Amino acid sequence: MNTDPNCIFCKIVAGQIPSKQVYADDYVIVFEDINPKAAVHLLVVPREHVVSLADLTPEHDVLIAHIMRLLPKLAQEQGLTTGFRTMINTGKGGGQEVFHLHVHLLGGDDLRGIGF
Ligand code: D5M
Repeated sequence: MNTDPNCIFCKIVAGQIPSKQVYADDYVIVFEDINPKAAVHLLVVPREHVVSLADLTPEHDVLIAHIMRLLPKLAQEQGLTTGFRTMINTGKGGGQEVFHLHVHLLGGDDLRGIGF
């Protein structure tokens, strides 16, 4: 599995940096965003180091399907009964700050009309 020793999310995956983890399986770990933009703000992070959405290959198809199916389950577990928001920032121009692919899962507030 590809990892980057200089990547902060790889360090969190490896347990070298603490996080408020809420879920983990063979594909991903999920932890609270350090700078939450909503009452619930989780990051779904592949264990494998993939830089961004633009770096996915067919080898990642199972991983991506897994993440998409996991997101509504996490939302349900977090009590986000009225809905939730998912967000992926890609590249500097897309607002990506951590260059290890991750999906933001936000909710718990009424996000209608709120852009990030
Ligand atoms: O979002 C990167 C997100 O990662 C941003 O919302 C802050 C969060 N972040 C950065 N470092 C940490 C640690 N150590 N724990 C938890 N959350 C963290 P982006 O989509 O790249 O702009």
